[in-house]
Amino acid sequence: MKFKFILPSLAEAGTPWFRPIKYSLFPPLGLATLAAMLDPEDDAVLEDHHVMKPNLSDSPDVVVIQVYITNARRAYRLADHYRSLGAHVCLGGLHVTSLPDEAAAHADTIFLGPGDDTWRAFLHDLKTGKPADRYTAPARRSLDAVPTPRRDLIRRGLYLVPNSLVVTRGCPHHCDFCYKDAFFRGGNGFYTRRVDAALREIESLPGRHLYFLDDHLLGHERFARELFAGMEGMGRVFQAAGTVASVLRPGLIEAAARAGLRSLFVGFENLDENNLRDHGKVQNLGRHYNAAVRRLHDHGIMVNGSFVFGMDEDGPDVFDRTVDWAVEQGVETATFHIMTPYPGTALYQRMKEAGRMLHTDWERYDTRHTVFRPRHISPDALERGYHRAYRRFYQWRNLFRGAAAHTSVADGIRHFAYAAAWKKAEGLWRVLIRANQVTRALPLLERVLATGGKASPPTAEAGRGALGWTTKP
Ligand code: B12
Repeated sequence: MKFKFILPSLAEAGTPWFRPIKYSLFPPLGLATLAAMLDPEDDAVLEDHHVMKPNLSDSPDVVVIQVYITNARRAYRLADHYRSLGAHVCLGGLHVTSLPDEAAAHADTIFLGPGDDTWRAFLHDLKTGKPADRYTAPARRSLDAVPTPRRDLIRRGLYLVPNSLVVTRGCPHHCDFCYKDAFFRGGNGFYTRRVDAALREIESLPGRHLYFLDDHLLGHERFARELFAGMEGMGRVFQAAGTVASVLRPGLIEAAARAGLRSLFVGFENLDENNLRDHGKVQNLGRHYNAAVRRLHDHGIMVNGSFVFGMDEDGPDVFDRTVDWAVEQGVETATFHIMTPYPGTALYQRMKEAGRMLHTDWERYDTRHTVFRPRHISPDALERGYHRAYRRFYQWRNLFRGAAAHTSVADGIRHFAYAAAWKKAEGLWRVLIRANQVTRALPLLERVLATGGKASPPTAEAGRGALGWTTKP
């Protein structure tokens, strides 16, 4: 049978050659994982519309489309097209799980929750002639029997970070704005691969650089420690995501640094404790943000801070306050978001009941547009503030200030080079993307990351002075 796996583009914007670099970062791992479960005699192609032109002139037997909220419109259009040609169309992913009835109107079969078990069940039913129209992930889930992604289907050269991988699913926490509780509903919301399987996958990846796409790589302490112990001596440099609390936990970040961690995406989200409490981000309560940043820097790990604007305690000053804090701390890169209540989340339900949702144009649920009525700021002011935050954080003056916040000159230079490469080199990225040569920048990224890493870093929490909060009384 001929299977076609499609990741429709998350943003409308013209051709694949005029998108920001973030769309050429990672290959579609979820789809490549599903493809790995096919029979050897099946044919598979994988089309990622962020980096390839859609090919609509083919005639596969089964079309598998991953639906996120911002690509839902394009996903449904593709689904309708292939159904009109007689293909069996399968839709799955976060948005299908949030709004199954909306998706079902465009599919022969929909999948709710992680697809690792249901996809196998579907394949069995399909081949015996009785596929159902809906499959829901079972409550007990495990990654033990999940194969590694079919990387042979991925055109490595089109991605800056071809070596992305996931070794866990979900997250141990329950923030009310996150899709996680809706997606993993009714079952375990955080589970890991076996450490030996994860290490085998890592060993199979060429080159030096890895990017773990796990929501929280440090979330299961024993797993993380064993993984890092196994990675020691492999000579890898890697990037990942983790919480403030996990950074402050004694010993864990040291083990990660020894394994090669050189940059961590940290969900600070907001500098106001009342906001964090409102959204169930309890793992951040009472944590010293400054100490966490310092601790990462002391271990040669760069910080990509994630921040959310528009929470109920946020006033018009939140943008500058947040940027100033991040710059003063020497946070290397920042990802800002306008708070976006996704359907299926507790936050969405709450906002909807309060009559605060503004529209259901899913295309604009991209964390760059205001889709709800904020409490203390107007929707427009929230968008303007968000854009100003990006501009201010990445203006040359603040890049210099941020770099100067480091105690070591080498770290300051690395900070400057890394941050500037992301936001001040759009022209260069454009040329590389257009020439299908993005991967050529990977050795440079590896080199910048590799300059970090301290042999025996000091422990940072003690005696640092306890800032962290700008909590309003
Ligand atoms: C990589 C990634 C991206 C890539 C997307 C392209 C890509 N190559 O995947 C890029 C960098 C472009 C990106 C961008 C954004 N992202 Co993003 N991203 C991710 C990330 C880190 C990893 C995805 C992944 O590979 N997961 C691992 C694989 C194994 O899981 P999976 O993809 O979910 O696939 C499984 C299931 O979903 C299911 N499945 C999926 N499709 C189908 C189809 C069928 C038929 C079946 C059977 C099963 C099935 O089975 C798969 C195997 O279990 C996730 C977080 C995460 N951990 O998942 C966030 C995540 C998806 N992103 C998110 C967000 C918010 C964004 C941005 C809006 C953020 C921003 N402000 O920039 C933008 C959106 C783009 C826009 N419009 O501007 C949110 C989505 C929330 C939501 N409800 O949609 C997530 C969940 C992060 C989070 N925790 O909040 N992102």
